[in-house]
Amino acid sequence: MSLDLQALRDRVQALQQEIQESLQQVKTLDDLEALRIRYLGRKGEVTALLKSIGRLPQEARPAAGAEINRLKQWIQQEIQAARERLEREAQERIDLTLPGRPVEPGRLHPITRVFTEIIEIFKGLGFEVEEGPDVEWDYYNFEALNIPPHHPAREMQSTFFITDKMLLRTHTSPIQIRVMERKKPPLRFVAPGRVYRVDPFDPSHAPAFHQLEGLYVDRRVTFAELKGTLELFLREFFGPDTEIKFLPSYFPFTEPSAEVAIRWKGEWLEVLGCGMVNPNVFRAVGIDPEAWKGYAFGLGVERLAMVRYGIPDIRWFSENDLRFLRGYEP
Ligand code: 2U9
Repeated sequence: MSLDLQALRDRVQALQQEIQESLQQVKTLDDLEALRIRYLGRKGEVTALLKSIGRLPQEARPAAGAEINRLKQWIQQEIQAARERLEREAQERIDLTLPGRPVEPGRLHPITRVFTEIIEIFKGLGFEVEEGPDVEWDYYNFEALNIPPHHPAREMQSTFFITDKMLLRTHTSPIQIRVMERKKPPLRFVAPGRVYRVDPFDPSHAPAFHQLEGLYVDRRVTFAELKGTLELFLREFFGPDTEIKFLPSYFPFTEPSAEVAIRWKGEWLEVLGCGMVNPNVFRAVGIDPEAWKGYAFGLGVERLAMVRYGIPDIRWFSENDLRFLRGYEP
């Protein structure tokens, strides 16, 4: 069967069209290889076309050869381009079968841990837990606690005032005032919370820290019970053999007052303050100081944690350095 050049050119044109469309359907490298074999393989369509040149008249053969070679080169280029595109896409595709990146579990802040531990000890001794606002009235923070307007403890520079009469509480004691206004004695609770003072931020001071105070009000409450309770707490927190001593002190809201020190690595360290509730405080909340007695105590949570763990700088608690935060697991 003889062929003319025009028919061959038509066939080349048709093949090019067909391949163009097939290339659009190609989704994988395997599809692409199948396409390559179909056209360029040993028994492929282009190969067959090349073989058909022999059936053309002699003078038409060079032009036909050139035509088919152009087609062949074009197919090879297209296949190479498609291969590169598929390989790039394969790299970019997310492999859903890969394991996920591990997410580190969260943990409680060391202050939260120590706070909880302290509160649990006092709960075990029959204390309830009461809270109050961080923004307080001057009355609850000072006045009702037997700290009159010109008392040195009121120094403007030591307190964050919001208005003349409102401030960030400088201790958690206003909680006890609020509870005594609301509830009748007997009362036994601890008051945990954050407190604020205009202090330099240095290794032993911070403008915000955490306190826990305790109050026990009943018909007959003695200093001996206060001593016994605090000794029990300190031996629970610092260890059963902890040596403890009480030193006379002064607070406007307690009388008599004491500071409590423990012997820690050979040194005496003050770790909390305490005393018998000053009768003026009971009068401020309408409790008869002849009929009721009370003891109170206060401690700094950072201070206790620093002593127990040997943490040298109070600023570490608020820097959020993971090396620190990870360092105090149970
Ligand atoms: C009421 C009556 C009495 C609370 C007390 C202390 C002694 C004390 C300090 C310890 C270190 C505060 O964190 S610190 O700076 N606190 O020494 N606090 S007695 O007495 C009260 C409180 C409320 C109604």
